[in-house]
Amino acid sequence: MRAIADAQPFAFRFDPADTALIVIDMQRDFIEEGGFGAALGNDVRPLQAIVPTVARLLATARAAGLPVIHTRECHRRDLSDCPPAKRERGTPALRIGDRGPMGRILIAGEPGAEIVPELAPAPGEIVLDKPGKGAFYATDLPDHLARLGTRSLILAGVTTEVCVQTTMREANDRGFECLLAEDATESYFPAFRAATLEMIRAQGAIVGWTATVDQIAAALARAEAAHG
Ligand code: TIU
Repeated sequence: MRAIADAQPFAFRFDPADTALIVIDMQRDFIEEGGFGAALGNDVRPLQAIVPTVARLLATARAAGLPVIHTRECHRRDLSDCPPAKRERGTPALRIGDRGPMGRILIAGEPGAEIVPELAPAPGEIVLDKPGKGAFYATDLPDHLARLGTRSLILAGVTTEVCVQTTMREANDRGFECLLAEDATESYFPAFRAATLEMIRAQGAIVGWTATVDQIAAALARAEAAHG
């Protein structure tokens, strides 16, 4: 077992042998101009700013031999997996399935649905397309985690209070120990990111823990040394 002593709200204990990293929705559609996030009226620059930190977390996990899972929020070309309630919500500049500068918004296979190149999945890593906010809904994620024997999850990605938090809550209810990499997640709303970090670790880690990428990397480096 390893421990991140400075994790909040208290030390996070995990075994690297049954821990996986899940990187949520680091897609061009949320992070670049002309995508879904911008169409909803958001400034995407804060999300761009975490890309190097997520890259560092990915490198750390890969070096320690952790399984890495990437998710992409996107829909089939015929929108058969996109509820009308999702597509018709609000007054975005472009709706899901509409054609934008990076192809059709949030559609699998379009340039905008791809993960940003700096965080591209490595060969053999799991890439899951998901139609919902949570990564457990209508995906094979439970089967992958069962096959891997995963008990603990390190989470990162965007946006903190939407897809990341939903996935973390789904995982928590399924019995996983969950740690959110607090500087490798971002929101279009700074107050929502801060509130999410606070609420998940309140009440004795009611949903899970948070720690910085440096803290996670230090714990994984110790694990690597122990294995080596
Ligand atoms: N709008 C927003 O904050 N997020 C999403 O729509 N999806 C994800 O968080 N991936």
